[in-house]
Amino acid sequence: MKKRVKINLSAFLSLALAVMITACGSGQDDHIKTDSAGDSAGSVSGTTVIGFSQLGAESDWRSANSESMRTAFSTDNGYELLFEDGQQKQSKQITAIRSFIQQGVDYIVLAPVTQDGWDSVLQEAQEADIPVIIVDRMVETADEDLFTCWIGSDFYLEGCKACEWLRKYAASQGLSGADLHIVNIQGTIGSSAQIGRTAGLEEYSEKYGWDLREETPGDFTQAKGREVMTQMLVNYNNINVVYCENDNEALGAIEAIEAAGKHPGGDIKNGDILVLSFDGVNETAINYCLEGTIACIVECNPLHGPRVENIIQTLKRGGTPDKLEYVSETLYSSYEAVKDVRIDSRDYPVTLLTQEVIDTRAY
Ligand code: GYE
Repeated sequence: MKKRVKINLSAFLSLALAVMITACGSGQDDHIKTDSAGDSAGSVSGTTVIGFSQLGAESDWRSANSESMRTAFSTDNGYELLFEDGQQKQSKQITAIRSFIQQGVDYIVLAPVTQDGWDSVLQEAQEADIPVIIVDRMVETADEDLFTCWIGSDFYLEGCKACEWLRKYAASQGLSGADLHIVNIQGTIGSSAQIGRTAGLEEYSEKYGWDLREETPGDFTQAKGREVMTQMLVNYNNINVVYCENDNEALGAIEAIEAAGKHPGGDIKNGDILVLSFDGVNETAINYCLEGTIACIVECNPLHGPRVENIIQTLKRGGTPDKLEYVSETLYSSYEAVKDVRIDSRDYPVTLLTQEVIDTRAY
């Protein structure tokens, strides 16, 4: 990896000092970075400096993801992690990335809140020769070379899994497509998690004649999920499926359903509202799934820390990581009616949720 160093006097002196210390130390030679002001964030002692722009702290998935990153990039593992919380604002994330560039970090890791609008700042990182690894949600760029690689979930596939589960479950109950009156509590609009999961639902609704009544964002939070569902229950009296684009929204939706005197569950013919969700990280949600209150959760794996760390190790060795790396994920349900879902001629087994499964999960 070629690193750009602007030479001025103080930069030169800190560079010379860094070379001396590194030479006496670990013998590694790729940790010296000097920014235009002459300060060096890239360490001189064998530490790799990572600037991580996390998008926020909106959900349990996000907390698990942040923890996974902090653990993987610990001091004990030889890293200095500069962690910036973007508070769900792209502008804050862009500011964080610019500051990482200024500080001359070794690698930038970005978990982007939305897909679009990253080209300029990624260009700046590229000009500074700092590799950018995208994690979790995706970026949509004019040129794929603007980032080194991406690792995360296939959100469209997740959406299709939930819908295929619903299609088979409804059939097992003797219900037709037109019997399903669905509302969607969407995630943060413009995030690839929302785009993919919403696209799956819209395609299935179109294809199977489902009555998709309304789609409204719930921002991936419990409070917004409750608020949105409360209003939807006022607007429509025949809702029998709620598609929640994450577990936190599902928890809010369940509160709203119960407050309206209705019952979340799988007995649609007897008035239940069937709850579908994504993630499988929140403990309450997974227990709801065990007891059938949430009918099906499509897993979304948050443990990306070690995966990103692997990528960085590959880059440090001069290797080329895969441009796009999808993690594999399951579906959870305690309803035995659907054993697997088939999408694009591939079968995905449904994990029958038991206490033992919960106890042996990694999160
Ligand atoms: O599903 C949701 C979170 O981007 C996969 O973001 C992530 C999503 C996750 O807020 O809970």
